[in-house]
Amino acid sequence: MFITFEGIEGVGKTTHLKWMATALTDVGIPVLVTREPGGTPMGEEIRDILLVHRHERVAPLTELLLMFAARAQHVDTVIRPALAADRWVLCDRFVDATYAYQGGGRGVPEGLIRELESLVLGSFRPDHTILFDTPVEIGLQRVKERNNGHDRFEQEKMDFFERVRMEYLRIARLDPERYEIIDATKPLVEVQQSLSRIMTEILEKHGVH
Ligand code: T5A
Repeated sequence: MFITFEGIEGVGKTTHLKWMATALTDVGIPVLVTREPGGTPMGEEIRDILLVHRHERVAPLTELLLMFAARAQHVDTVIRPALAADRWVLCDRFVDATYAYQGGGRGVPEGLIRELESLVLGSFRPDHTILFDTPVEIGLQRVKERNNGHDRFEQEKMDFFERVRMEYLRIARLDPERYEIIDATKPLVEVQQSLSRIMTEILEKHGVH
């Protein structure tokens, strides 16, 4: 199983991904936890390039190509081998983030993203994607409270994140088979109950008891 966790900043993706990884490990499923951009030594270097503040303007196409460069390395050297070894892969963000941030946020044409997606991924897609949704103010407030500095994306204005959120919701509603949308404004324990229900459904669907 290849399961991806998506949403705007501060919705709790990382927190819930770790929780699910532990829950799966507890029932004897081998799990690989990874993230994008990143997940490989080279990908993590590209991540640093993407997230660091800089004085020069970053062209949307540069950002897009770097996301896909890191992804090509990640899929080829980490994700596919792990799946081939029967591990479940839980990934903090994947290609939907590109549609949401570079497409919705930066205004890169969807057709261009689709072309790169097809070049880099072929028909490879996550089996399930969990979209954590909160109003932008709540996500950004949580990031602020966590207080470990702001990366280049977190410096963006509210309307950027509003567009990102709307794009995520739009994509998710187009494919209810792959996406589950969780209301992440709820307290942690309630979000985890929703996640637990989804995990049980996935396990049942794939014959794991
Ligand atoms: N990006 C990425 C693109 O533009 N295109 C792409 O293709 C890809 C792959 C880095 C950036 O890269 C961009 C998007 C991003 O801007 P990142 O570091 O993975 O990506 O993303 P962030 O969203 O910045 O990660 P965060 O760590 O900020 O957010 P999380 O993981 O959603 O949130 P988390 O789990 O760290 O939680 C934040 C805080 O909220 C609390 C947690 O305890 C924590 O303190 N919290 C809750 N509190 C109360 N109630 C709840 N329900 C809570 N859930 C979490």
